[in-house]
Amino acid sequence: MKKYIDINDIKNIPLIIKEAIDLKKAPFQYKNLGTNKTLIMLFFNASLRTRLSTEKAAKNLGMDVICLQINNSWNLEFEDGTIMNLNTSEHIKEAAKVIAQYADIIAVRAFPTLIEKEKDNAEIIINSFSKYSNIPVLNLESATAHPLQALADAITINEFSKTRKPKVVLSWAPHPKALPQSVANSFVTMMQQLPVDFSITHPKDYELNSNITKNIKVNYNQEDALKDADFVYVKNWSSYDDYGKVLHQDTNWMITKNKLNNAKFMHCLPVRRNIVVEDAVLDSDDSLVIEQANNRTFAAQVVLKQILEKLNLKTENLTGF
Ligand code: AN0
Ligand code: CP
Repeated sequence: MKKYIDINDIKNIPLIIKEAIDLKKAPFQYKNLGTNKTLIMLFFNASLRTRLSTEKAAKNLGMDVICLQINNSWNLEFEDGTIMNLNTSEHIKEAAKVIAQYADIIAVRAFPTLIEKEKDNAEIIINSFSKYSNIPVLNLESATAHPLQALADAITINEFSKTRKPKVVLSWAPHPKALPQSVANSFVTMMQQLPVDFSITHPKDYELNSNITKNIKVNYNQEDALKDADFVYVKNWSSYDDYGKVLHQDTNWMITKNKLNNAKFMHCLPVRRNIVVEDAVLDSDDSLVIEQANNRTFAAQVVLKQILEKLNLKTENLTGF
């Protein structure tokens, strides 16, 4: 694998899930693969799981890790040809090239603005790091995607599935803050490529980007949509059409034990208790959230392993005098 910016960077999804589960059984089996290789992680936004699980994954492979919370630093400029007489102090062209001298892989978390839709959709931050650093880039949640989360979710569904074609429902839930569509987008993209019976439920006006949802069934009646589900994946996102807006906080959409019935509950975390989902669900055996977070390590590890293998191959093929 050359980079992991989007789910489409995975060649074979069933195979990568299997490889991740193998790594989970013996996490240190490739502890020399990353010797003398450095992962630099840049966080423009806060993180608990991504920050820790990705570092753990890299260390399981023997890598060195440097982490920078870049939002406390000066603002970077991403536009080409700007006269930089305002708030930005350094251009991505220099910054990415400099960081690439210290790193073998760059990982970036940069949430959307949720104001400028076109800019967010263009994925300017992560794509600029990729373009100007010229080394592999790992997406730690960008403006429109969270592919490491989706891979961890796919691993979790694979592990807990009792049928060959489980019914998986993505349900919107309320939240007081405007949140990105990234987690939902990547989950939808991942589910479209797995042998699952997949549908989405959300209130009207919370349609996701139709280029991502394509012909997936959307049911505006949550109760009806959740019937006979094996997995209910819950996530809030702000409106895509009325971009970045919290249109309403309909408390009826909160997930309860009653609505869940016998399904397993999934959420990427962090989750707001008794807003998104009631305590009785999170505190029950039907909640998979802790296992999902555990699988973040093995999702990151399998991706880093495949990137390192590609990098090592490149080094071996270098010819000289
Ligand atoms: C973020 C989001 O919804 O994208 C990160 C989730 C992994 N959520 C919050 O900031 C609460
Ligand atoms: N699920 C997830 O990405 O969590 P963090 O925001 O804590 O990294």
